[in-house]
Amino acid sequence: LFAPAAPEFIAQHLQHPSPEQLELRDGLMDHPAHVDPKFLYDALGSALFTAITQLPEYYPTRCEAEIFQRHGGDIARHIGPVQSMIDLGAGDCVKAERLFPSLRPRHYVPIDISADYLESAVRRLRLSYPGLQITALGQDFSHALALPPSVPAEQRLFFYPGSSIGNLSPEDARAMLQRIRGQCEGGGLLVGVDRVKSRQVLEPAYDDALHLTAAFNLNLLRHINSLLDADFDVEDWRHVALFNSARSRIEMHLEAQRAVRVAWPGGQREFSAGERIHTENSYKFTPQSFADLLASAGYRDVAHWSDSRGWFSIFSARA
Ligand code: AVJ
Repeated sequence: LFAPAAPEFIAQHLQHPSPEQLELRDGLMDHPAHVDPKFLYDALGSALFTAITQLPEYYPTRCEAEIFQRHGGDIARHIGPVQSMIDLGAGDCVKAERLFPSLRPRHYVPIDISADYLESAVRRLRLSYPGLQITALGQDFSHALALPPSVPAEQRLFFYPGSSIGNLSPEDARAMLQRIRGQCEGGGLLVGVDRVKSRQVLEPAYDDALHLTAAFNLNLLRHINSLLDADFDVEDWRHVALFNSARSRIEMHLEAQRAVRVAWPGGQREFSAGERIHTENSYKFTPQSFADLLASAGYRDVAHWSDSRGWFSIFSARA
């Protein structure tokens, strides 16, 4: 299992890097270096994120659950009838499952880049909901969104909870929202967004006392090692999370604690002490800034609900 890659494998990898490997290599060679946050989610990364959602400091998941609990009826009425529920970044599928009783989809389409993690969640769902048609897609929907023809075109609901849309820059978020709209004419979108609030609340949510978020961020290096056959040493790096208020976003970085050289077949990069790899942005919105974004992407009938502290928002809109 731990045998080194055969020479012919390395040669092939050098000649035919996958799009994923090219993307990683380009980001690592950039100044400053960056890696797309989707690479945080290998099986261990997905499990660590699920653990993060249970931390006292990580409020978004609980706020979002509170909104669905208190306003679920209103939200379901605003959405109207749902044929298929397309769950973007479904993970353990638990959030969608809680909405099955009120939304009553006939067809559930969870999509997640972490295919193994999704598969075990779907195995459990199939047992609990024998009447529900489930089409699980282990794919990266960040660049393109293709649904199989088995998913009926009418009354689609795109479900994008947890403020995952905050990982995208405003321009990329608009493009993604437009792509979704192109796939659900006459359907709808249900999306969770995190709100701008004080640094004293935001930063601990991304830099918790148990260091689970640090582990989640550092695990990215292990994932890169396996995808790229690179030789990052986790010990050389430390987790950094800060609120960039000018850009209204939490930033996560990995900072080299000493000068390091990282190598992979066909390339290498030197990092000086203190140099960072930017690993995630998590944009925070005001109700107005997100409503404007939806409008600019062509959505209408925009409705919005908040938790009691006004820390998180759920938006429902028609495509
Ligand atoms: C899954 C993208 C919503 O940005 O809050 C949690 C990911 N990163 N802790 C977020 C995350 C660090 C999370 N999203």
